[in-house]
Amino acid sequence: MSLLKGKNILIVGVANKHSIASGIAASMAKHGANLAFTYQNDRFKQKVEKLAEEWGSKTCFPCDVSKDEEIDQVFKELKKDWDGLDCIVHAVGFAPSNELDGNFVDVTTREGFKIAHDISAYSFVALAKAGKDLMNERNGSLITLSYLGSQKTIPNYNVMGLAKASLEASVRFLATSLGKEGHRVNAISAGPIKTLAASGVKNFRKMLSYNANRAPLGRNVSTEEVGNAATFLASDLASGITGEILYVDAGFNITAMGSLEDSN
Ligand code: NAD
Ligand code: 0WE
Repeated sequence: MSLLKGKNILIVGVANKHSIASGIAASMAKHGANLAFTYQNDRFKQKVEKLAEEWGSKTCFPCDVSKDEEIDQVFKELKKDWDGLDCIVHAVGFAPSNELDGNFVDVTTREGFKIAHDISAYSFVALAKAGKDLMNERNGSLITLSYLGSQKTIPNYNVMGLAKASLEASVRFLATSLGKEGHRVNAISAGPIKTLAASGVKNFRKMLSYNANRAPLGRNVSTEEVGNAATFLASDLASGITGEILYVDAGFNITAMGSLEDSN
């Protein structure tokens, strides 16, 4: 299939095969894209290089998104391999673990707030800033990953909810800012998926079953399904869509009373 044939796409956020970024890479590779990857640090190098090869790519660079020099270096290196860039996928989020366990007002700190917003929201703006020249004249697509905690409270999601709200506002401001150059900017708001980032989260299994029970589709979503939505947003089929938050969550977000099953 050739929805993304000839498109050069940078994917930021693969940690292992369970990553949402990996579901995106698999779908984009299947649809004919040329892929490049970054990994957070040496701990992830081998794993990401091996996965990249499975998706037909030999292009992997280190990039800690809290460091401007490392972000700039990625695009400098990419420019040697590629004459241009069509899409950036940002699938990165982080808050210190103590921020995500306990009552919001008690556990939130100035430092944790700063880190969460820097890694989870500012880094998307930073990638757009550093990458936009390589996307020149190519009607680029920028895609990030969000979560419902940006709009509604979710137990323990805490400061990550604030950071995702900022990320979603960044989608709208970047879409406006880059629209004249033809670039589109969108987010996918995914339902909960058991990934490395989710593995440290208390009661995550309970959250998965809560979501599946109340979602209109009666199940959770897979990284493959998120990947296919990202392929659509990166493709020319989505040429009229920008500044949008696309929910890929089996419909969970549209319900206020999903089920009466557990009530008496
Ligand atoms: P994951 O752990 O597989 O991916 C998170 C990635 O962020 C990792 O690759 C990690 O290396 C990277 N990262 C963290 N700090 C970084 C830094 N300083 N520099 C560079 N990279 C850094 O988990 P995931 O669930 O695939 O998360 C991807 C995105 O999806 C995140 O934005 C997350 O908030 C979002 N999301 C996840 C879910 C879910 O339930 N898993 C739901 C909705 C949205
Ligand atoms: O965005 C996310 C993951 C966010 C995340 C998770 C961790 C765990 C390990 C950010 N930083 C860290 N830092 C760590 O040290 N999701 C949408 C998945 C997720 O995380 C939650 C959730 C859901 C859903 C945390 C609390 C409550 C629900």
